[in-house]
Amino acid sequence: MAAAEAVADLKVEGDVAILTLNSPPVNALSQPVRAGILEGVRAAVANPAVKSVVLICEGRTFIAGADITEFGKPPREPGLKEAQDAIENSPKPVVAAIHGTALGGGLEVALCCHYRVAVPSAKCGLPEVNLGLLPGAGGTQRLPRIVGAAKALEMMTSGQHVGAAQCLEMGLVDEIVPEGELRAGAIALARRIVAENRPLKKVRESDEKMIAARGKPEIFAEFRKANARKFRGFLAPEYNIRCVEAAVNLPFDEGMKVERQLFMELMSGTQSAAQRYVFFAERQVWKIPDVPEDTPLVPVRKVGMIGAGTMGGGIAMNFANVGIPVTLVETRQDALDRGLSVIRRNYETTAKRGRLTMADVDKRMSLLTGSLSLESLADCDLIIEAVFENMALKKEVFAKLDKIAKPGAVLATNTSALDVNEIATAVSRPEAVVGMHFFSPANVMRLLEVVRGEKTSKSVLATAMQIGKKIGKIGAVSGVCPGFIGNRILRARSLQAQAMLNEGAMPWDIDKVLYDFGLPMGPFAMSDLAGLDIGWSRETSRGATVREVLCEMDRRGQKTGGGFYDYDEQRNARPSPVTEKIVREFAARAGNAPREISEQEILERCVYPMINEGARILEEKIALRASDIDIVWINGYGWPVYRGGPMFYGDTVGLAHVVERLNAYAPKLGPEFVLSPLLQRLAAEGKRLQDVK
Ligand code: 3H9
Repeated sequence: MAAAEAVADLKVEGDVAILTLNSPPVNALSQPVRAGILEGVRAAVANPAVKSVVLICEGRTFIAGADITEFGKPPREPGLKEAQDAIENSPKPVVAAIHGTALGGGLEVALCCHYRVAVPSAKCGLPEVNLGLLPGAGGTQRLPRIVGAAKALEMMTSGQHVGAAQCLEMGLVDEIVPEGELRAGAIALARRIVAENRPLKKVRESDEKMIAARGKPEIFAEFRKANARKFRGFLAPEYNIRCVEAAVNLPFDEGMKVERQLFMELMSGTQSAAQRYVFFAERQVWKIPDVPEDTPLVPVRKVGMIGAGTMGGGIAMNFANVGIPVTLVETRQDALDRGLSVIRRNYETTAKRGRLTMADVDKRMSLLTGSLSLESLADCDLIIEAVFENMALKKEVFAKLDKIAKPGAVLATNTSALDVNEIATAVSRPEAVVGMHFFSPANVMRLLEVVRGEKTSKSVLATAMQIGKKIGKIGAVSGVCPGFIGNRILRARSLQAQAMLNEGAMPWDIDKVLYDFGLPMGPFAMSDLAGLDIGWSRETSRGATVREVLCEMDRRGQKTGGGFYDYDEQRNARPSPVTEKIVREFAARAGNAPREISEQEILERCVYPMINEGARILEEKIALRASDIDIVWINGYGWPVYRGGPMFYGDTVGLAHVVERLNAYAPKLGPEFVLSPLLQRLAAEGKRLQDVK
C-alpha cells in the first residue's frame, strides 16, 4: 500500500503551494490519497510563505472518485470528510485544477475548493447512481447549490459526464484554460485571487440557486413521473432525488445528515453491490487470460458485410458510425436497394430526433457501398457473414470467401447458434474464422458475443474484441456450443416457460413475474415481438406446441395483430382469450388439472435453471468467468443491472438454496434438464459462482 507521501507531492513556487496527486490509474481517493490531501493542505496552511494552494493531478485524470475497491471493507482513517474540511476551511484559497474527469468523490473534493479551473477536454460528473449509490461526500448538497435543483437532478440521476464548456456555463468551473496549460493557468488564477482579495467561496454557504425550487414538491414529483420508466426497479435514482429535495428545503448540515443516511442504506444494499460488481465485470470482460494485451491486431480499415437484411444492415451501421467504410453484398439488386434504404431511413429518424445532422447522415451513407458480387470483398480486412441460419449455406459462402478474401483478413460469422468450428472447416485458413454474434437491432444493442473457435488465432480473436470496442460494443468471449452463452441460457428458461404453459399457467402470468423481476419483458411478449414464426414452417408444423398452433392460425405475433397476446393498432398487448383456450386444451391433454402456479414458482423455475445452465457453461469452459455470463445477459437480454446478472443473482440468493429448489422441482423440469455438478459442488462448499477461477 502506497504511503501518503508517495501519492501526494507538495511543492511551493513563490507564494503558491502546489499539491500534486499521483495515484494511477485514476487517482481514486484511496486511504493514502486522502491522507496525502489532508497532510498536504495542512502543511500548506501552516507554511507562512504560502498564500494560496493549487490541487492538481498527474496522469490521465483528476480524481475519478472514491476508491471503489475499498467499499464494503472497514473504513480507514482519515475519512474523506476530514480531507474535504481541511480544504474548505483553509484560510488560504484552494484552487482545483481539473483535467480528464472529475467524478464522484473527485468532483466532491473539487466542490470543497474555493475555485475550479479546467481544460476544455475536462469533464465533471456525479456517476454514483451507476454504482447504485448517491454522492456521499456532500455532492448532493453542494451540486444543487451551484447548478440549481433541475440540473442537479439531471446530472445525479443520469450520472452523465458534463463537458468543461457546459460546466463553465453552469458555474461548476470558474475558468477554462488552454489544453496543456492547466498548471500555469491554475497558479495564475490562485495568484489573481490573492491579489484581488477575492472571497473564499464556500459552496455550502450559497443559497440563491435553490430558492426557485424551495417548497415546491411538484418539481420533484414531475421529475419522478417523467423518468418513471427509466428508473423502474432502481433504488438509487429515487434516493438521489430525495437528497436534492433535502438540499433545497433544509439547512446544509441537515441535508448532509439525509445524504449520509441514504448513502449508507444504499451502500449496504444488494443493488449497489450488484452494480459495483458489474462495474468491474465490464472491465474484466475484455481480458482474455491466454491472449496478451500486446497481441498483434489486424488493422481494420475496410469491412465487408454479406447480407444487407435487418441484421447485416444494422451491423454495417456500426462501422459507418465510426468512419469505417463497408461494402454490403446481397444476391439481388432489390434486396440490396431495400437494405440500403432501410439504413438511410434509420439514420434519418435519428436526425429527426436531433441526434445527427443531415450532413452526418450523408457522410455515413457515403461510407456504405452496395455490391452483388462477393469478389468486391477482396480488399476488406474484416468480412462478416450474416446470411440465413443454415449450415450448408454458410459453408458455401465461406468456401467462396476463402478464394476471394486477402491473406490476413478476418472472416467472421454472425451465426447465433451454429457450430463455428464446422463453418471453419469450409476454408483453408480456419485460424481466420471467428464468430461475431451481434444482437438485434444490431446498431443499438450493446452486446457482441465473440465466438472463439478451436482454431481461431489469438490475433483474430483480439481483433474481433478490439473492433467491437471501437464500435461501442461490449465484447464477451464465448466458446463454441449450441446457442453460445446467451441463447443457451435463454433456451433453459424457454423450456421451463413452455413447461409451465403445459401445466396451465397463462403466458401473461409468466411474463408479469419476469417483468416485475426487472426484465424488459417476459418470454411470450418477446416471442410476439420477434415473430412466433422464426424457425417455424407450415410444412413441418404438427400443432405440437401452443406456439405451433398459434402460427398455424396465422397468429404470428405483433406483426399480425395477435400471437400469445392480442394487439390493438398501437401494438398495446392484452391477454388473448384465443390463447387462453389453447393453453387450457394443452394442459388438459397433458393430463394436468388446472392449477394456480405461484409467482414464486414461476420465478424460480424460470431463473434457477438459467443459473444452472450458466454453471454448466462455466464448467465446460465456454465462458471465461461467471461475470462474463452476467455481462451477456445484462447487455443482450435486458437482465436488470441492479440484480447483477443471473450468476450474481444465484450467488445473492445462495447456491445451496438454488440447488435445493431445483431438486424440489426436479420432476417437472423435463428430460433436458441436467443439474450442474459445479453448481452442486459450490453449493455444498458454501462458495459462489463469481469465485470460480
Ligand atoms: C464515489 O465517488 C462515492 C463518493 O460519492 C462517496 C464517498 C464517501 N475506484 O474505466 P477504466 C480502475 S463512487 C477504483 O478502464 P478509462 C478500473 O477498474 C465513485 N478503481 O479507464 C480499471 O482497473 P483495471 C464514483 C477504479 O480511462 C482502471 O481503473 N466514480 C475506479 O476508460 C482504469 O479504468 C466513478 O464511478 C475507482 N473509482 O475511464 C468513476 N475508477 O485497469 C468510475 C476506475 O485493473 N471510473 N478504476 O481494469 C470511470 O468511470 C472510469 O474509470 C474513468 C476512466 C472515466 C475515470
